[in-house]
Amino acid sequence: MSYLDQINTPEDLRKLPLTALPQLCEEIRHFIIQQTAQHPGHLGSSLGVIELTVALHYVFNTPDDKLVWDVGHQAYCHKILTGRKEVFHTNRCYNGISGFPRREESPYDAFGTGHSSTSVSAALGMAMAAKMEGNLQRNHIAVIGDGAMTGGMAFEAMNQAAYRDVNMMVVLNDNRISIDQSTGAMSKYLLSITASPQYNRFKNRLWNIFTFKSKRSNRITRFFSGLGNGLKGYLLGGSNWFQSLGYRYFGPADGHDVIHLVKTLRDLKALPGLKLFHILTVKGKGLDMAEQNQTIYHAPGKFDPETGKILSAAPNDPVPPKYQDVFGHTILELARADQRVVGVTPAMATGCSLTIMDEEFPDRVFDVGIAEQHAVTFSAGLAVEGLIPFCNIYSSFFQRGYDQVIHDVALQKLPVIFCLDRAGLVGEDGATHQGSFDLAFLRAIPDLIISSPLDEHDLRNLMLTAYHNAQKGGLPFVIRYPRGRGVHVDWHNEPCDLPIGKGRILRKGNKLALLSIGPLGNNVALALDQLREKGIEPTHVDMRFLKPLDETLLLSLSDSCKTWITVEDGTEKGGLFSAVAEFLENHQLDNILHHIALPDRFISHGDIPHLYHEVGFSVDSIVKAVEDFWPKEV
Ligand SMILES: Cc1ncc(C[n+]2csc(CCOP(=O)(O)OP(=O)(O)O)c2C)c(N)n1
Repeated sequence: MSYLDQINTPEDLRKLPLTALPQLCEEIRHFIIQQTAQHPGHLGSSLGVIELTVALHYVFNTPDDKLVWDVGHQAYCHKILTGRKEVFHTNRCYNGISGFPRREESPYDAFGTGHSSTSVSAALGMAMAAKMEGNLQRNHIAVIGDGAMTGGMAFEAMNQAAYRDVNMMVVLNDNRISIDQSTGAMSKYLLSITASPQYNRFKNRLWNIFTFKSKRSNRITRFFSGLGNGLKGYLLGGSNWFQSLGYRYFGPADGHDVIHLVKTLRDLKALPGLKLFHILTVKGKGLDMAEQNQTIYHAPGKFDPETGKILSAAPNDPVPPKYQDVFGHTILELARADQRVVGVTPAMATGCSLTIMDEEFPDRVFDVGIAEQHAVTFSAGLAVEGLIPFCNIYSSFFQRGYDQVIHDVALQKLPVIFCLDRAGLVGEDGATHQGSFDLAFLRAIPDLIISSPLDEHDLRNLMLTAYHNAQKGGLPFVIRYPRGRGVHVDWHNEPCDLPIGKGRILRKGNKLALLSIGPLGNNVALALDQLREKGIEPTHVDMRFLKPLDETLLLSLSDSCKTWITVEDGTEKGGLFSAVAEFLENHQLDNILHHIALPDRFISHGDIPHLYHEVGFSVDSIVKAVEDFWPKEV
């Protein structure tokens, strides 16, 4: 029987001898590779922290001790060790376990995550609560990657923590990469403090001699840690940033030596107060192809578990391109024609395909790190100086930049172009990543244009329109579009300017009007094809703009179609449905209004067909809704 077979909970793990842990890690690695090959997920990050996860659960008394994973995409080993091994094959599937820690899923998931850079704040809050209750025994551990450490929230929490006498350890999992190459000063700094092998050997030796062998830890540890950092400051011409903030800094340590990790963590556990433990790991550890192509194997989709080779899902027939690639090629065309066009991304260059422009114009593409707030205001600054920034942010991460959009962009009427990728339901990443709220939260902001393309041709048209609008110093302009493929195999239309705030009638019918925004309109079109055979022929309008709303078009429909249905892949509160309801109220019109939109609850993870069926976005559901609402003869 393998070691893994004997383990369902960390209690079982703690019964194993220390010497069994290296083999257990290999068994877990094999298990994750086998499972993730068939049920795609975040592979590279999870493979990198197996030894750390085993060591943490071996040493600390979880779930009483609190273990918070930053982002949570690396928590597969944690899930396997904490009672979810048997259901791990349902990872990210509809009705299966979540790909991220969730409090409702397990008492071992101390904090729900998905968005980056929250772990230190959450662990600090828990540590502070424990301290206020007089509990100085409980341990609080935040595991955060070097990428997540670039997020503003992490800096804010690190800063506050430094003034608090709390029992918290930050484990900095430094694998030298975010999804794309890490950028910025922090990444350079981490490299510099790990780059001096003589220093590290020297400090480790002192540490071993005077700390591990002696239990008179505190003062001695502090002395030698300080001595070590002083020496490093001397050798490197700077000081240890973490140390300056008030953390006791330990490391860097080999994050794949599980025995050494256990021994070190035991010693660190005995030291109360604020600590930072810096470990070095390899993203994708143990699968050659994943180690060599870390960006692609961050989340590779299905692959061959033996060779690591990614299994291409592409059929032989040509398929429509991804919206992401259409964005990438279109911004490149605009950038070639106008050198004021620049691209901004908070750490998602590959995901949003800004890499396409980056290859030709690396000096005009800015990956600002996992820093959405900064990305928005940085873009505002670029726009003040007459550049034309396309700031591409995933819809759910854009939530981070709300105040910046209001205060730094809209209030100053700066013509920043926001391309919101992954708008609407994203599927397997689940509730933390669904792009459900942008239409609702953006509509409240004055002086903002909000649009969504029906398809990839329209995305190109909207990008050109937004560009011309920015050239003329117009209002800030949002274009939101989904993850994945469009509908036209031949995407490369000659883009044309669109009238801002104008919708278009796609199909003229009678009695009932479907008012859709965005690509969900394609499902409406398919539903109407089916309904035509049943003699049901409503009007279909592609609103294209949520703001300004095309009131002239709506007024023109109010007599011929007495029933309206709004269709949007956003929440039912605050988006198109609300906008049209307000319009009817303001014009004192008595049209009956229904809606197809996301219900007022968080939508969990799963494949898009299942989710679409659940929320009424599938073609069948739209057919049924139209039949139900079709005015009955009296
Ligand atoms: C607010 C936010 N922005 C962007 C992301 C997308 N994202 C997920 S993981 C990741 C990289 C994290 O890098 P790091 O912390 O170094 O962990 P690693 O994947 O290298 O283990 C990014 C950018 C996110 N989850 N949350």
